[in-house]
Amino acid sequence: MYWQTRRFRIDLSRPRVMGIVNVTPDSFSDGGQHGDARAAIAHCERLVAEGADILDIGGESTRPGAPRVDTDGEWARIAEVLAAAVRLGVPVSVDTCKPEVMRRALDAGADIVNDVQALQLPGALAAVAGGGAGVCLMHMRGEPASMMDLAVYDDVVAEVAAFLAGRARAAVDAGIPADRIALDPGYGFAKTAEHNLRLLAGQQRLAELGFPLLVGWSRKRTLGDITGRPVDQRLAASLAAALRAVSAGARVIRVHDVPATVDALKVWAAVDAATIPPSA
Ligand code: HH2
Repeated sequence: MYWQTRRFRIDLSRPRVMGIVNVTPDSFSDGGQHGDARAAIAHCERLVAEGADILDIGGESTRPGAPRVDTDGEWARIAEVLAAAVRLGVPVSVDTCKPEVMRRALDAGADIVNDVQALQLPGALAAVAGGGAGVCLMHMRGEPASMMDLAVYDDVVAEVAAFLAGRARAAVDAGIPADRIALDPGYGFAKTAEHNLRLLAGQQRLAELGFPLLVGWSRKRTLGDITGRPVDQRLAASLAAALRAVSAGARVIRVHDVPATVDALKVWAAVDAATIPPSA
C-alpha cells in the first residue's frame, strides 16, 4: 500500500511516523513551545533528524474549546515554517480546515492537506483537487468549541466508518484520486474515553475501507484518564496506543515524540517481517 502525495509516493509497507509541529500559543500539549517561526523551523529540522517520515504543520489548535483563528492569522503563523519545511526532503502536511489556507499552503509547496473537518467547508474539496495534494480526512462532529456535546453514538465504529466512507466518496467525486486519500478515526474529537477505546478496539473495520489509516493518539486525554498521568508524562501510554493502532491496521502515526515512536515501530516492523504467513 502507498499514499500518493504531491511530490512523494509514501511507501506504507511499514508504518510511518508523522511528526507534529504546532505553531500555536495554545495547543493542548505543547502550546507556545514552537510559537515563533525560528523555533518551529528548528523543531522541524529536529523531527526529521530524529526519523520523522512526514511533518504536519498546524497554526490553529483543535483542542476542545480552542478559540478560532482567522485565515490571515493562521497563515501568518505557518507561512515561513512551511517554506523552510518543504526544503527538508520529507513530505510536508498542513493541518488546516480552511480552504484559503490550503490553497496558500499548496502554492508554497505543501504535499498533503490534513483536515480535521474532512474537507467539509465550502471550497475545501476543490482546493485539494486543484492542488494535486494528498489528503487526510478525519472524523469529528461540530467545531472544537462544541464537539464534546456531540459525543453520542449508538455504534461508534459503524458511525465513524460510514462517515469516512462518505467523505472518501465525496473526495473522489470531486476529482481527488483514491490513492491520494488517507482516513483518520479522529481519536479525541467529539468522543468520550469510552468511544475512543471502543473505536481502537474495532479499528480494523476502518482499515478495511481500503484507504491508508492515519491515527493520532499522542498524549491525548484518554491516555491520561487510563494512567492518571498529566500531559507531559504520557509517552509510554502513547507508544502503547500507537502499537495497538498499528496492529489494528494504522499505517501513519501522528506523534509529538518522534524518536521513541520510531524505535517502537522498528520493533513492530521487525516482528512483522519475521512472521511466517499461515499456509493456505
Ligand atoms: N489531533 C490533533 C490535531 N490534528 N489531525 C489528525 N489527522 N488526527 C489527529 O488525531 C489530530 C489532528 C490534536 O493534537 P495536537 O495537534 O497536538 O493539538 P492541538 O490541536 O491542540 O494543536
